[in-house]
Amino acid sequence: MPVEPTAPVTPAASPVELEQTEGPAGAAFSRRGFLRVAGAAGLTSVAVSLAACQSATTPAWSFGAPATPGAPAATAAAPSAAATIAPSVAPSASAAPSVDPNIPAGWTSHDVAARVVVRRYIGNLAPALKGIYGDAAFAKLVDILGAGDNYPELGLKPSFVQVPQVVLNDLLAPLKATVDGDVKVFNLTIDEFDQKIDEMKAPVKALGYNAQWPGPTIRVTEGDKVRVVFKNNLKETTGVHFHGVEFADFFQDGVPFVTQKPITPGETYTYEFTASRPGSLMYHSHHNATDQVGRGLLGAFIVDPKKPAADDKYDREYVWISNDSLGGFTINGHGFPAVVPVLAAMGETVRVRFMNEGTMMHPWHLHGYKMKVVARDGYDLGSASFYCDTLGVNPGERYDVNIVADRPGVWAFHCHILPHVEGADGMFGMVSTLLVVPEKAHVDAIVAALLA
Ligand SMILES: [Cu+2]
Repeated sequence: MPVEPTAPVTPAASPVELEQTEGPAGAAFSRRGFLRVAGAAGLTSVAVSLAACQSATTPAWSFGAPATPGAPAATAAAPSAAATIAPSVAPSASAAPSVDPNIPAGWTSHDVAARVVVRRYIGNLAPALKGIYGDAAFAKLVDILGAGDNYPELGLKPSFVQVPQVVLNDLLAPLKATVDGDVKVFNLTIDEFDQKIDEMKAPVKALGYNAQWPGPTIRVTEGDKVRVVFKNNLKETTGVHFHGVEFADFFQDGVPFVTQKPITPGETYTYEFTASRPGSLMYHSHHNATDQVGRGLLGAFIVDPKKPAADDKYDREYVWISNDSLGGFTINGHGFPAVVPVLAAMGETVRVRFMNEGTMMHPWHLHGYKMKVVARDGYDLGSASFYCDTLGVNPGERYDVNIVADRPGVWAFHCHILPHVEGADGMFGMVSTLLVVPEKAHVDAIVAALLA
């Protein structure tokens, strides 16, 4: 069964602060108040609006050894290191020392840029990982990230909390229904708004339900009577299709000039139907859709089963909606490094609901783990469920997978069409990670640290 969505989590009232410790390689680790451990159990679902999220100020602590006196400052804060760092010497078999002191020997500007992106992704979460994976693993992390640079991103929140996100963890914050008799009523607006794909990119002119991309998740239970009321605040017409619903009344299907007239600017339009079958469904524009869905008119419509199947049990849940038009290759309206990781504690089962609202297929590959595919287009696969580590999801398709967290680590989780994920400046677009930690309290602590 799904976890019960909860109100946004706030940090524990009595934070437990990390004490000053001596880290690997002599690195001093401290940041009072950095890691607040959420003492209460039950932090299984976190929804957060990060509109108020502020970039952290320069930290008063050090992740690594101080930068070498006289050495040039790290250039990691630049939007594109590759664009600001002079080209290094051409790679050669002799691995001649770089002429640019910002580029380590044997590296090129690509390597520096690629590291910057990962540094932005991890941000000030890096020190919080110290107590989680053990000293040896942490020492490797320190080395891989080049913590000795004391680089600027260590003082910043991770990229995925520097831009407004509907989701931090688990399910998108579901939209609250009002009740009219035996009908669940949802009211939404259709809006133009500015979407930041990444904190270092200029915002794009997006469209969104309730000015969000993805729109708020609409969640009901099989058999519910549902009424969804849309107020069109756009300067253009639209229509809303609930994708995967088996309508009794085809006039609710949301296709302008087939089942309805388009919804004009300023107009309010109502769809009403019974959620006759369970599953991971979607809602999106079905009018000028190449453009409108491409700009963000999309969201998840989840119908929970009345009687869950055996595979329909999980501890955490993530909606994963891909798109590939406005803003490039995105997961839930953002591109790496501004993509929220999938968090899991050892022993937990994580449900990921892949939904493809884009125009091309994306094969999602999870490193080091298998995914059990339990439903396609919301239909339970039952005995036909199968395992894979790469799952192609076509436009319009949804797949539900279960991942059982049985080994800690930071595991890459990305589209395997390589031009969708990596370029001259390192990783971008359709990249995320599965972050498996030993204890549930670690997940809670990470979440609390991010929210602090
Ligand atoms: Cu792709």
